Amino acid sequence: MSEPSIFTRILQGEIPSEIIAETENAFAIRDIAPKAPVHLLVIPKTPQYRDVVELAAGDPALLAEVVGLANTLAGEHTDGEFRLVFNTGAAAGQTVFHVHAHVLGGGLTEGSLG
Ligand code: DGP
Repeated sequence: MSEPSIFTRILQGEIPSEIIAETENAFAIRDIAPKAPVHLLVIPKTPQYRDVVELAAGDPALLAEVVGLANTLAGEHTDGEFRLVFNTGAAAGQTVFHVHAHVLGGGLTEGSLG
């Protein structure tokens, strides 16, 4: 077995981070290094999908749940318009291989790409 991801450790309470929202199969936290005034991460609870391509192929309903939670949070934390970013692959900036959506909003700049 590989080591649990940082997000699994947060979900299990091993690493402190406020869980700002939760659904049956997904949860959300604030990004530790925000790239926009609002920068949230929406994360499936299961660690089994490395990236959004695997998630879309393996469990499209769970991807829809992640997008729905992102939209709900964007409605609460931004003016309702937001960027939804799934970095896919190390060369694209992905550092945690437990799929997660970046929700960016509240005054975006060109650098706000997660
Ligand atoms: P990515 O680079 O797309 O894999 O995004 C991973 C994000 O996770 C990155 O923007 C920083 C965030 N992150 C990493 N470690 C922690 C942590 O311990 N707490 C929180 N809140 N966010 C973290």
